[in-house]
Amino acid sequence: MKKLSMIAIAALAFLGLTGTANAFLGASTTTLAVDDYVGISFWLVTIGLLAGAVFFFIERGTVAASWRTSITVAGLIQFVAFVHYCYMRDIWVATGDSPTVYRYIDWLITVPLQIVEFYLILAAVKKVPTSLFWKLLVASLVMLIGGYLGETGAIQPFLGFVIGMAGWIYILFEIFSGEAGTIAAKSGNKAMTTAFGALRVIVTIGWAIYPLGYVFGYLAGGVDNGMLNLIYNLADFVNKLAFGLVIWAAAMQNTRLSSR
Ligand SMILES: *C/C=C(C)/C=C/C=C(C)/C=C/C1=C(C)CCCC1(C)C
Repeated sequence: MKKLSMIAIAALAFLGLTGTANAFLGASTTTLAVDDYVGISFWLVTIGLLAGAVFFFIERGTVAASWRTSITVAGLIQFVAFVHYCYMRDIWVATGDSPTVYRYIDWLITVPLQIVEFYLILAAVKKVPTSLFWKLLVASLVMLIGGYLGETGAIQPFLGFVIGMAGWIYILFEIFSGEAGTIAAKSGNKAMTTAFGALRVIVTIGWAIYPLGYVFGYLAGGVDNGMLNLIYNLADFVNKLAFGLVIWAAAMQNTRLSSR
């Protein structure tokens, strides 16, 4: 197990270094401008995600066995997003365009992984019907497909927004009053109830930053690429890292209690 995590860390460090080297090699054409605040935010999030991935992969070994898969998934979320941010950052710095395709490919992988997390932290302490997982997954796909069609102009931006909102509101319903909410409330496991409560806050308040980005980017008259990407980057930083840390904290708390 020790060996595995050493290999994972070495691979991550290597990727981080080559990414940095590439950035320097490409420096003659794509130097980040000192006043390109959106570009700077792309850089900050990229590095934060790499640090997050390393952290969760190392910490995986220190939590109780039933929480390990959750921590692994948290690390994967950071890592998948890190790779996409390397590309998104370059596209932004070089062209000033929104890296829409890469962003949505990233979301298409990381949002379902976060839904898996919900399911996993419930399943770590209680038996949970798989239908719950599928409902949340389908709702998140509706949310993302609506947003993608609207952002790429395949359908009216406002229509895409309405479809995206419908998917998100359904997820909120499920985790507050639907099956997932009921299971969490009845579980009787304190660390899990705390984690689930915090995840709810993230999906309600943290995820609400995304539709705000969409509104300022597309619905407030004309297209504002800078606002759109700045808000989306902030949202990714908050949601991916905070989301992982919440699960990690619950896992640590649970591990300490069970080793007493
Ligand atoms: C790591 C990436 C995450 C957590 C991405 C989350 C994305 C959303 C919650 C997007 C939501 C949207 C709406 C609720 C309506 C407008 C379209 C979207 C896709 C921006």
